[in-house]
Amino acid sequence: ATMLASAVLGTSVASATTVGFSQIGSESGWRAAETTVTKKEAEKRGIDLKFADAQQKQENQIKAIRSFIAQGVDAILVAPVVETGWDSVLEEAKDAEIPVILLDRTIKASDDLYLTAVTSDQVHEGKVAGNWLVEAVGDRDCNIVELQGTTGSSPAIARKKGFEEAIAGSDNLEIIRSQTGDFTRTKGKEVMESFLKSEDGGKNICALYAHNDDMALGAIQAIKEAGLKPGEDILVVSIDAVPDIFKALAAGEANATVELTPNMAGPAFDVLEAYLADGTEPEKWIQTESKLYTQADDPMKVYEEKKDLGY
Ligand code: GYE
Repeated sequence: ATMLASAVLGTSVASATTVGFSQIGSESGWRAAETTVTKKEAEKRGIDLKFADAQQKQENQIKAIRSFIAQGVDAILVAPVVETGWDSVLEEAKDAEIPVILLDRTIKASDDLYLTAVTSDQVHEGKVAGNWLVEAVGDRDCNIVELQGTTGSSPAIARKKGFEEAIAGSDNLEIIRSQTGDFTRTKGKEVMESFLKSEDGGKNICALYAHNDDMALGAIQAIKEAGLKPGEDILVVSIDAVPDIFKALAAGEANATVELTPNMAGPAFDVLEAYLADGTEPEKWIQTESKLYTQADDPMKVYEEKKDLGY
């Protein structure tokens, strides 16, 4: 379409790359930032980005991908809400010779159905969180409650696995309750309220592990409303490193978070540009960093710095 436009204008400008982006939704602060950064990265590179918000529904993502294929985009980015059920639509993209890049979550499918996946190591993130807690509690007995991410999503599955591996060697740590909070603040608060109720008003709970900061932030609210001190009476460890968790760290209401960058699109566009230019095949997995932050890491300074990162 852009080639046509430049022909009409009589210019010799090369046609802009058109990329479709099927985003999950905006369940968390991290994801909202990822959307902002992706749009910025596209604009910076002169990429025409077609954005579709799936409102958490895989069927909407599949529809969006089909529509991108019908429009003849040059490439497709997809943040896959769950791990399974992608084969047919990815075959369709493959048949149309449109490269697909997975952003921030992985899928269970043959890896010739996508060009690459740009994600953090989600098992590792869970381990980092678990190792932190093992250290923090020492010899004490510790009953843990867990808020899981979206059921069937790669971060929920992998972050659970990594955390369980980290605490497996310590008999004094035990997960006593585990339920999904769908990666949202509202659900995190709601489920934490039910954990608190069923565990002696929270007195039987030593720590909360949340698969993302938003659920932890909702839970912190619930812990306060139950008359307990989050960060002291109940330790709080989570993942993402969104600005608000740094405020909570500074206030002593959260204890640790594992950072992942919302800029998954930057590396994705880098390899895509090379692939479209001369067929350079990227690695199948482009891994972003995971970094632990605690109350000792000058949280308010990090909070300020986060503002330039799409938050
Ligand atoms: O951690 C969470 C989001 O897929 C890595 O999804 C992403 C996760 C992120 O909703 O906040």
